[in-house]
Amino acid sequence: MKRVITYGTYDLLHYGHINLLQRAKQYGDYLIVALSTDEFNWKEKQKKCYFTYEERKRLLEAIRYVDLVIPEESWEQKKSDVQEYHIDTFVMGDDWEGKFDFLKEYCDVVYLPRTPEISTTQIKKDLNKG
Ligand code: C2G
Repeated sequence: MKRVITYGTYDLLHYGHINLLQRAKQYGDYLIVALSTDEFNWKEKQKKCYFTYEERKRLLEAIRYVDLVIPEESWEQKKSDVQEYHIDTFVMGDDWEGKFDFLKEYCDVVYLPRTPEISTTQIKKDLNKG
């Protein structure tokens, strides 16, 4: 069984996220999403999520490509996650290009093109315009 992992906030779930998850799943049979907790998002990314971790987890678990959702609580957990979950391929959008190449020692590392024209930040801006 080929196992894939990806990380993210996945707030205000949109088709850019779905495109990423769909393509990530094509690298294996089992896709794990390490979902940023509310604390991690605020402390490390200064992101205040609209949906709580539990709500975002529930949404991700409803997606056919996703097999397991685990918490992302620190920047440092990736290496141990890859080892603990016997990951074959680590996948991220290419806004992170090169940032996780240190994982190449443990698994394949793939950066996929982001879906253009859509982001949680843009959704919030558009909604604020009213
Ligand atoms: N994404 C994408 N296209 C978009 C928006 C997002 O492909 N238009 C991808 C991102 O590249 C990422 C995933 O969807 O791979 C989740 O995006 P975010 O929730 O914004 O993730 P981020 O806050 O970048 O967190 O340790 C890594 C971090 O947790 C990544």
